[in-house]
Amino acid sequence: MKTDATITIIGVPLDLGAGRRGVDMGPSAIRYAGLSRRLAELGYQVIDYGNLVTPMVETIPLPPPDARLRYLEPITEVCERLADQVAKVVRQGITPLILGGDHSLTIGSASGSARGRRLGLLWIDAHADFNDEHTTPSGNIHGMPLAVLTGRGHPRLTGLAGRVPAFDPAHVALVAVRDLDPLEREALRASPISVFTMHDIDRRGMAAVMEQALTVVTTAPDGFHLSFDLDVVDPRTAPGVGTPVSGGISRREAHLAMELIAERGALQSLDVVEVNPILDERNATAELAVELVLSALGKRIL
Ligand code: B3U
Ligand code: MN
Ligand code: MN
Repeated sequence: MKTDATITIIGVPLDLGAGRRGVDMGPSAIRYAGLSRRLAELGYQVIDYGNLVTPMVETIPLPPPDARLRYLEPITEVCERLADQVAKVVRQGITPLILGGDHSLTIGSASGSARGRRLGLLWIDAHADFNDEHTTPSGNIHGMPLAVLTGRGHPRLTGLAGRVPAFDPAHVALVAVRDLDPLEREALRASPISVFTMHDIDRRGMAAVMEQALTVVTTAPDGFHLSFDLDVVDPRTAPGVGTPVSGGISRREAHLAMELIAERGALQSLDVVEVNPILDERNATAELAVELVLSALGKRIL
């Protein structure tokens, strides 16, 4: 992407898809870490649309304890509005940058970006987010967006791009996964999605893995959407996330992945999700999120 292009920031203070509170404050923390100013310094025109209105958990009825799709109605409603907003921005030739918020919001952001075009999808996450209402151990929708976007899930969610699936699984790559649920694992093994686990990164290195993942997502004709879950980074570096899992990628590996994304020049839209300021240490995770966005959008050391 040319660094004089326009970027639109959309915050989604949503935590209904997660198992605990806090990621609703992620967009504020990322903005506080200097996102707009740093993007402007890089040369971009920045338009901050502010936050989408999202319901607060305290103001809506608690789902039953055995719910398989917790808060389906309000999450669907937020994702519909987000998809419309993202699609509108894309039609104006502007790159949307969506700040989360729990990962269920990507059902809206990626679907909106994929309306009327065929995109690849690059999913960088400790988790696969490949559960559905039958395989989920938690009922939390943030464990489901990759399944939904590749056509498996509740029909209210799978259709937001205007077609099902929103993304052809042959154009989808999952990078740095390290925490799968038993039935989710089976579904992933049966799927044509290209999966690169932490094992692959340990063995072959981030650069080789990313080159291959980028080749997968750029086989789609119109570029790709990046969904970056901060919990992919090791919790010693990124403690402020919704669901910390030890054994994650390093700060340098994360930057390298983002720099390789920028080099391909095919990124169409991106979201950074699951920043939880309550668990963070002096906003370090939000600051890392800003640094990584800059790398994905073309910032180079030299
Ligand atoms: N796979 C588990 C946990 C989880 C998924 N995504 C996050 N946590 N952030 C689930 O609940 O589906
Ligand atoms: Mn996730
Ligand atoms: Mn995750």
